[in-house]
Amino acid sequence: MKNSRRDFIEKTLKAAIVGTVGVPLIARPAKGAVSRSTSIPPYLFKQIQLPYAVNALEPSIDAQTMEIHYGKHHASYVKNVNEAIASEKVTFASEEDLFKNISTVSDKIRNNAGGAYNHNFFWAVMKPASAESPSGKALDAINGAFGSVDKFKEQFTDAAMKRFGSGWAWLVSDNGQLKIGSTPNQDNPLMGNSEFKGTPLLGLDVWEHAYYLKYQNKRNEYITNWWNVVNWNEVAKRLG
Ligand code: MN3
Repeated sequence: MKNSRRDFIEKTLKAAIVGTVGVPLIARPAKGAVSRSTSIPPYLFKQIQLPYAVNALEPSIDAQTMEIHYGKHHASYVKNVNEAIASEKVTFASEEDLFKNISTVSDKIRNNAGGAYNHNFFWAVMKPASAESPSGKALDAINGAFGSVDKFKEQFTDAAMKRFGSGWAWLVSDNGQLKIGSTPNQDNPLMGNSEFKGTPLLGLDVWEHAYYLKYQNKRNEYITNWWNVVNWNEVAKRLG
């Protein structure tokens, strides 16, 4: 009895230390408990302004898909995550901190925070059709990691095609090493317990809502045409 009580006290103390020293603080205070987290103003996700008109990515991505995708799907993720953050009293310092500690929050926050972040990222790494190829820093990095742009596209397409059901394909930098992979649902490679991790450089939404109106079941065609609207300058920027 004595031992287990001491164990309990030790564990409690350790938990308290972890809870007060770590910088990325995600805490869900118990009812009535005063938590340090209450001193941090609640973080709010924001939906970025589309950097182009809804029809600007035609013919690769049609205007109606963009309208629904940005105006309904993405807007809902942002609204829902902010509601869940408020009602569950979860606090954190940045989106990166939240994702790092994502295993400690509810599925509602996980799914909607991922959806809010991933779509902000997605809009930013596209631009009106230019069919540009990577150049400069991005070209060097891709050639270095994958041999050629064509081989990179092949591997990326393969990851996007093999993602069963809904999810995302990614190019990430993992401590300076470029890697291709995918995540399910609205997960992303910043999530602490993701099987595929790294800093996102390029991401592709392969949920059916991203392409079904124009491409129906032809995910492959959607991906082929998507390469025409990739914003390689943004990829290069994220390479640092
Ligand atoms: Mn989507």
